[in-house]
Amino acid sequence: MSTKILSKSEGFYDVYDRRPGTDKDTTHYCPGCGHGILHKLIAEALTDFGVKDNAIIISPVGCSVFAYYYFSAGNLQAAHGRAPAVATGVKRSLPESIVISYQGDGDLAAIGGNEILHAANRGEAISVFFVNNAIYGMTGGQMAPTTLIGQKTTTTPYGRTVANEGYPIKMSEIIASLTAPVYVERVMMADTKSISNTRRAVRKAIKNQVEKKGFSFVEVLSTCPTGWKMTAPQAEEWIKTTLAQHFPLGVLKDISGDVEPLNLDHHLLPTDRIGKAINLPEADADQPKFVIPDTVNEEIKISGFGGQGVLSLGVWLSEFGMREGLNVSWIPSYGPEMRGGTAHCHVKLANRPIGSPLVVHPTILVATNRPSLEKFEKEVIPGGKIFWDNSLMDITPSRTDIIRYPVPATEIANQLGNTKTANVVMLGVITGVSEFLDENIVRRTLPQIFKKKHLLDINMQAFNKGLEVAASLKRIA
Ligand SMILES: Cc1ncc(C[n+]2csc(CCOP(=O)(O)OP(=O)(O)O)c2C)c(N)n1
Ligand code: SF4
Repeated sequence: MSTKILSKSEGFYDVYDRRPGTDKDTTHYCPGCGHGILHKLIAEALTDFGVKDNAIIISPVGCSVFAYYYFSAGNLQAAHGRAPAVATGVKRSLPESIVISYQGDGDLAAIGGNEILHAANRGEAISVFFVNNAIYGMTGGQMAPTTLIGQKTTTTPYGRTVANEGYPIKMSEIIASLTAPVYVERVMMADTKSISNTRRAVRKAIKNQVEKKGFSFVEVLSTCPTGWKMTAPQAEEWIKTTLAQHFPLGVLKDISGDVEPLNLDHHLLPTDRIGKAINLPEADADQPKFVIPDTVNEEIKISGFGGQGVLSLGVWLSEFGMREGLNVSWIPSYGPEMRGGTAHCHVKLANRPIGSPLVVHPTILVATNRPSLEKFEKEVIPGGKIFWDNSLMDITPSRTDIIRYPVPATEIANQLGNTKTANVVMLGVITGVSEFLDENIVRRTLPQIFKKKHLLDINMQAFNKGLEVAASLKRIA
């Protein structure tokens, strides 16, 4: 008699840290939930194809948001519905990786409906697993785009009606109607046989990617006993008797056997071509090399009214940092007004890799209006720097554990004849007092920012004025 020892797939971590202290192998899923089964099928396929260490799984917002606690692979968590966009970026920058977009029906068919259509239409070479449980599980059982007519949910307590909520969306049929996808199939997980069939589909979608075949999409009808208010056996039965009747199972499209492997390197531009594409100046051998300290780790917040050029100043700083060979990030935050609302941006410049682009505790705060100084002063790290436009406000930072630089940027800009150059005056001051900005790189880049001669002239003057101010600046200790 032979003995078969069943063990967890190597595609899973040995211990699930999601629930430390509890039984090591329990997931956060409800008993009878389909997510766990699908995880197992994916983990096994990645292991069996020898690609688990090369795989990057994008987990969605929804009950499977914590997939990264389970898969022993590369894991990323994407904002609601955005997994296909994140998967696109990952696959294009790492074409040899196996990229999986794992999404629920709320995630994929509601908030992310647009993302998935365009990723499919572009034929991104990724594998998408679409868990259709006809409900929003995580948030307590609200209607999803795939909720059936008559199905009761917390937001359709009398049952979904066509008149009120329209028809359940058949995502697989829509995706299969597009030209680019190579493989689209709908399967279910309702009993051993159907799970075994799902296993086959999962493997095919992953194998297609290993063989560089293109976009594969597997819709999995899956149980949500909690949201459906059923026992696990009832939920399995309901998939067979009801859900699968509305969402017919089967292969909707399969051209994977007919297509040649894709050349996935075509998105990767050699670095010198990137430089040309974004207009970087050629390296100038005669220029003295600026020595950047190896400990650059600046986290900068620049804040003011819309129209004062605070977002532009942030873009420029990241541009200069990039040209110095630093890692950089920039993200804006602004209100709906085109002019006059508040705006700020987060800039990071560092020798080390940058994780989140958010600046929570700035090393440098640039405040060009009073509300910005009042709001962000407290966030600056002890020993950090605050530059503020003291021609526009009559307050000074109250903290004494930071370095304070009053800069009459707007007054100087007005004297030069153009208020809008105030942000370049500020740039000059920051360049003058900081060790991470190369004055020469700024000078050589300004002509690419201000392409018209009269604008370049006045902004060059503003920059020089800023440097003069920096040299003479009495910082308030
Ligand atoms: C931008 C954003 N909007 C809304 C939410 C709230 N939210 C969390 S999960 C979810 C729906 C998840 O449903 P589904 O994708 O079907 O996954 P399931 O939980 O059923 O696996 C929503 C609307 C959110 N987290 N983020
Ligand atoms: S709510 Fe539904 S989808 Fe979420 S874990 Fe529970 S059974 Fe699974």
